Amino acid sequence: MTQISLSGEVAEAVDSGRPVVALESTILSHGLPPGRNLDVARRLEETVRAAGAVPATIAVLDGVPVAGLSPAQLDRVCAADSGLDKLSLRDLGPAIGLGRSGATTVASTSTLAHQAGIGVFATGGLGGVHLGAADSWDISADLGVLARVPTLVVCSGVKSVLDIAATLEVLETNSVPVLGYRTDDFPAFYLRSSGFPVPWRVDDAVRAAAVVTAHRQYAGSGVLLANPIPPESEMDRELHDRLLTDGLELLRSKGVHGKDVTPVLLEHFHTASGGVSLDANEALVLANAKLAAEIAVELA
Ligand code: PSU
Ligand code: MN
Repeated sequence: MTQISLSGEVAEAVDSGRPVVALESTILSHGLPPGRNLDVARRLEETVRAAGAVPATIAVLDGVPVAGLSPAQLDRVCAADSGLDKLSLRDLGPAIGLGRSGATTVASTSTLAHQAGIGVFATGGLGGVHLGAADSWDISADLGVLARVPTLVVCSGVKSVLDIAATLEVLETNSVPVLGYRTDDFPAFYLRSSGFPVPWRVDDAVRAAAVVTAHRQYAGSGVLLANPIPPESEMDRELHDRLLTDGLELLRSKGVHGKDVTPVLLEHFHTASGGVSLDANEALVLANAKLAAEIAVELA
């Protein structure tokens, strides 16, 4: 059986109970442009280290799931010609069985992190229920995995391209606690508030860790900690709404669906905003990595 391969540093940290934070690779390969992605990948790892934890970026390379990519492996994931597939959990078996390479999403990263003994994971945005899901049935596997895998996922909510109310309902149905970090509003990725309240709020890493520890005694599901984008990096709402309307039209006119929706939409935001959304994306994911590391330190 193919076991997840841990870097020496990650293996040592997991074995000795030191804090580790998992990071996903789809935000690098499919969410950020080449060049910028490598820079963000490195800064994410530095941020986790600066907060006292060990970063474990996860991907599947030549049929082997890896936690704790080496610098050369990180280069490969971020290369313009990497040709990496986007691997959700349904894709892990095929990619590993067929010896392929790919970047992991929230669903596959949390699952692999759990297998590796890592309980905390930081990312940008969670997948969710798409608008029109009643017809398209497009609901991200991220939600199904949060329902079953006890990883703490620190993110900045979900993008407003999703049906946020329905996403929160699905999380509730699946017994996934949603915590707002220093907020009572569920964040909407580029925006600090989606207009939908969160059921619970925590104001520091100590209390977040206490919630995670308590939750794990009663349920096998994950915990979602929603950390709003830093105020100074929040996108202008009008610009955001305009990009979103155009982006949805683009998806319709190009007939984009399934796993291509998020990458195409992100790319549209990045080009049409002249990079404003890239700065926002980077700021929020770095803030999430820092917070995740602080909680990992508390849990350890
Ligand atoms: N949201 C973002 N950026 C991303 C993703 C989501 O703002 O890169 C990626 C994550 O890897 C997430 C995945 O797990 O998209 C969800 O894809 P889907 O909706 O196809 O399940
Ligand atoms: Mn989907």
